[in-house]
Amino acid sequence: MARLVIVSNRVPAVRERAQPAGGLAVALRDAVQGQECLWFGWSGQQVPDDEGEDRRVSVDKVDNVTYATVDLTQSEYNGFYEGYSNGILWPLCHYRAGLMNYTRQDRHIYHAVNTMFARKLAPLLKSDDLIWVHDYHLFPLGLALRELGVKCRIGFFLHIPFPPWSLMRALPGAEKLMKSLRAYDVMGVQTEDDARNVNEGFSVVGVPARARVFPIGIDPESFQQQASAGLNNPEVQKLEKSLRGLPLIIGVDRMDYSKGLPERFRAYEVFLRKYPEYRGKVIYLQITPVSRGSVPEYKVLREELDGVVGHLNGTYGDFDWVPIRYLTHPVPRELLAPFFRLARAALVTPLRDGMNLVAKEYVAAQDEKDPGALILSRFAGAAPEMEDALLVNPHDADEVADALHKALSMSLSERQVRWKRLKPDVWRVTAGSWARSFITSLAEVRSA
Ligand code: GDG
Repeated sequence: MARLVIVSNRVPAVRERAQPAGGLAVALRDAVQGQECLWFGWSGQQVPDDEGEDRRVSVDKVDNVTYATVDLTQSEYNGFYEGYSNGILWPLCHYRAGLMNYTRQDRHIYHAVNTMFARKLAPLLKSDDLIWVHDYHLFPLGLALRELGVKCRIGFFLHIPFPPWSLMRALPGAEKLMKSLRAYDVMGVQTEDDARNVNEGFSVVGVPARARVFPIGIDPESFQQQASAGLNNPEVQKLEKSLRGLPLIIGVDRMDYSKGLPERFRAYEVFLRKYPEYRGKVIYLQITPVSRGSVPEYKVLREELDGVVGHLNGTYGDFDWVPIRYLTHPVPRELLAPFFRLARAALVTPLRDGMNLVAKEYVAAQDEKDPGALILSRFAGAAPEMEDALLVNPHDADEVADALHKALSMSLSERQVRWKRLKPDVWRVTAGSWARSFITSLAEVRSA
């Protein structure tokens, strides 16, 4: 059996390796059981610029997985990670060209880091390896490997959306970037829309390749178990007690402008104005761990959210009730699942999202006896698979407010019917099946 080589910007930290906590690490453990695997990427460490020259790959093996990581220099971190990946590609791929902070220097550093990754990785490769590259940080890695003579099969999966060419072409060098994707034997994306957009780009630059759809999932079985088991956790009981029998609305999102949080809070204000009977009669818990805190747009967002939440709590709150319980620090995973279980409704309203795993986690955490209602943005990659959610346009505050009202006043039988229709897809397309189907497609391609 061919060895699998995973390349991603971040490699699970040492403490996460023996017991992966979620996401890619769990999906891959599932998919490559008993198979040899090499996982290559950034160590998460930054070193001074003058230490870049003689940096080494550090290697560490846990069971069947070998982890190989390199440090980034401070300038590489700034230019490659914060600058080009998160300050340019992220907004553009989320249809927000106006938020791009493009500089030529960041573009050079982005390409230089991809080349450096290729040079460090190439000597570790065997001729029949299957290489699976992840996400927008590493678009040009496949070509950089080909230029070093690597002949293995190489696949790429994009976790975030891909915009139409009319938008993508706002990126200086977009044609070149698009052409570089020809190096991949399999180009995977989350949704049909993304595939259509990638294919449009391919046809503009004359690349005959086609993108394929591999929607990502979660591990629903273990999430559901965590949700039930967690109900006995004293922290969870503390939350439950604090609800005083009132319905709970939950939101869980990394603090990112793609998640539509200011829009969501404004919709919640419309809800409190339009349906004043809910003032003091509903608890809204919003968990929003700070992310990418040193990228300028994220600082601006944090201040905006602080302002909107302060406005809501000051205006609509009372001495014994706050409209929003707002946390900007992460909550441990073993609490998150039972929190979802306790919630009567979830607000998942990104302006754009590759998939959005929270929507699937919320469904997985519910119990047939009393399931909650999911309010989901039409612009989440999960929406086409989840038509029995209350689908909304996150820009339309009235529509979101009405959906919230509908969720909170929905009969038990309607909640059960909707949940029963949502459940099969969440159980069918799991993290493990996603990884296996990508790897199988890559293995079926004839070597380049
Ligand atoms: C990217 C794409 C795509 C969040 N807060 C806490 C916490 N989380 C967990 C959630 C969920 C994960 O983080 C977030 O996943 P999402 O899919 O919602 O969003 P991104 O982070 O933007 O992920 C996305 C994904 O990649 C996979 O391809 O679906 O579209 O943008 O699992 O539960 N977990 C804990 N505490 C928190 O406070 N423990």
